[in-house]
Amino acid sequence: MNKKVNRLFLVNVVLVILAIAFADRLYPAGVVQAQTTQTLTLLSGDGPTGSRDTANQFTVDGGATWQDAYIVTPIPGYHVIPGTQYISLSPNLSGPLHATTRYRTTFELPTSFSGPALTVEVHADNVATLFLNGVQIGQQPFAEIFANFQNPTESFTSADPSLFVPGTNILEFDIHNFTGPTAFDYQAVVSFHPVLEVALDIKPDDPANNINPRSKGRIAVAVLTTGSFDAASLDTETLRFGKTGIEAAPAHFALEDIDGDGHIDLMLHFRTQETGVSCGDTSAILTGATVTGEAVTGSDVINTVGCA
Ligand SMILES: [Ca+2]
Ligand SMILES: [Ca+2]
Ligand SMILES: [Ca+2]
Repeated sequence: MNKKVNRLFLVNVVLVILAIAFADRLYPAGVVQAQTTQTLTLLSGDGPTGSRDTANQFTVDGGATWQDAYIVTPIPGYHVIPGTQYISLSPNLSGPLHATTRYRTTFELPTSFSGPALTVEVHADNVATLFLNGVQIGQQPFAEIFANFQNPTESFTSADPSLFVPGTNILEFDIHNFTGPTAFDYQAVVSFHPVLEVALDIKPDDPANNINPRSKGRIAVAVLTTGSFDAASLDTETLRFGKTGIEAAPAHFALEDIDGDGHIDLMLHFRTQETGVSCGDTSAILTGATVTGEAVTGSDVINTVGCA
């Protein structure tokens, strides 16, 4: 008995040692911490049954006008995603037969973000086709089948960054009805990494920001400390600057008050030839992260000279 306990104890000790060894491998020192992820949840039927759903609209005139959807009681046998409700273009679930009705909802993304993803779970009577900003991202089997409105839900995911835009994004559902009633419910989760916008001043001593792309010199770039951002929080090893923001690493940096407002800013110098700036470019970009791993970006206008 005692021997068994001792053996178990030894096995546990070995497991703990292995776990520590692998944890070290998984999280080597010096790696930038994970970025912040923000999520938005969108759903159908946020309100009492019988009321209108102000977050979801439908159109019966090809998008000329939109009306809030009706939150309806599902017909027995139809499954509803927990936390959502069925919505329809009419209070009694009636709708055109062998026809499609378009519904939409919207969500807002910040000016700068990375890694956007959208996952939508849906039940529909009879077939849901999903569009993100006008691009189809999924469709249930196009048939009058129970599976389309019973568990498990169909789940559709899109993580193509080119489909997401800053500001208002539109998620649309084309709900095709074959016969009988029509309605649907969904839950969508949008996730993204917000990117903090920092105030950049390229060539703080030059309001015109004249840059000679053939220069063998350096470009001074100041990241200004503001009421909401401390430039000293930047991890200078992550900073890159140039035509698209991924080109040059700083050749030199220093903390000093550049704009004379009493707050210490970050002054960076980049070798012009490493920035990728070419004649005719009108802006340049800085990207990087803070020491806590928050992604940042900033840009300023430039005027190229010496190009004739
Ligand atoms: Ca139907
Ligand atoms: Ca300037
Ligand atoms: Ca300052």
